[in-house]
Amino acid sequence: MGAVAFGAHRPSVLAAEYPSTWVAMPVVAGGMHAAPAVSGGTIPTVSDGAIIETWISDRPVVRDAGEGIASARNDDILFGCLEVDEDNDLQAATHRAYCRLFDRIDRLGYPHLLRVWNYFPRINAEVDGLERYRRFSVGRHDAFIAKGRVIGSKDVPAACALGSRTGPLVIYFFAARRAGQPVENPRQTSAYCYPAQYGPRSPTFSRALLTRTGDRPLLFLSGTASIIGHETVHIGDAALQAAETVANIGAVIKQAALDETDAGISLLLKAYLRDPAYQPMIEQHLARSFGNQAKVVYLQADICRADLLLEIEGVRLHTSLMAATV
Ligand code: 3EB
Repeated sequence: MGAVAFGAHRPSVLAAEYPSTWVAMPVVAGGMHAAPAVSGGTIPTVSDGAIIETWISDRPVVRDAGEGIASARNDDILFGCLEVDEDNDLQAATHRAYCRLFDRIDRLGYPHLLRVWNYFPRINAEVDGLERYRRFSVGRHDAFIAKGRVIGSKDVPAACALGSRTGPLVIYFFAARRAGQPVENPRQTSAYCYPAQYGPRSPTFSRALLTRTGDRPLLFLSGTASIIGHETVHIGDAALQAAETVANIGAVIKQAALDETDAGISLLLKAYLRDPAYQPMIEQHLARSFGNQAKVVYLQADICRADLLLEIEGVRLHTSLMAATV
């Protein structure tokens, strides 16, 4: 369905035949483990020092590139990606990008946004008195409203928003013919209810979103960090932030009420670190909580709050949904 490269340089292997994009984000570790899914799942493979996250469908796909959005869809689900020039106004560019995205998925009949990944440079930089992440949040929020989405419980996808090194605003996403089930975290305020101290418009995402592929559950986990209620906790302490983040991931998974006794579960995760030196420490925390279920790619990135040192997102799926590794 599509491929997304993460690395300091754009790898040469990305083909034009399928939706693909590149995020300028250095790889710290991980990647050879691999594994994707049929209609949802990922195979991280390594090429030119980049990680390639690959999404595979077990059914035929139709590809096209309307309105600047490359997409591939099967009967149930649509993968799409777009690269957007900021044109000196991130907020307006984000608004336009999301309006275009909604127009596209509405027209093709996949109106339910399940999961969105957002990347852009200088995420913590302030422009005219407002942090760029918050400008992004305003543009996104207003586009949800403009395109008739109901913010709060209903039309909120799982998401993440991270700072890349350079390049355009890169967005990739899954949308579906049928709605998924948003999941919140009882330890955290829902992001769409954050108070105004985090920006003039709340971020539009759920903590996780549950969908099905074949007859198996597929849980998209949003970017998860060291936040309790709406406040960052353990400011300045990466080890405690890692422990709290892992506890939050555990809480969201528990909230999704999936079969925890199932032996064939994998967690395909991306961990974003402000400092590569955190990698062994985070690996320990993930191993302690999830054992060998967790397959993790570590990337160096800026996090959307200046006081967050790390963030983790990914997908929880049955191992049978992962294609064989090459
Ligand atoms: C948080 O919990 C940390 O703006 O799309 C996590 C996941 C975060 C998604 C987004 C932001 C986003 O608020 C930041």
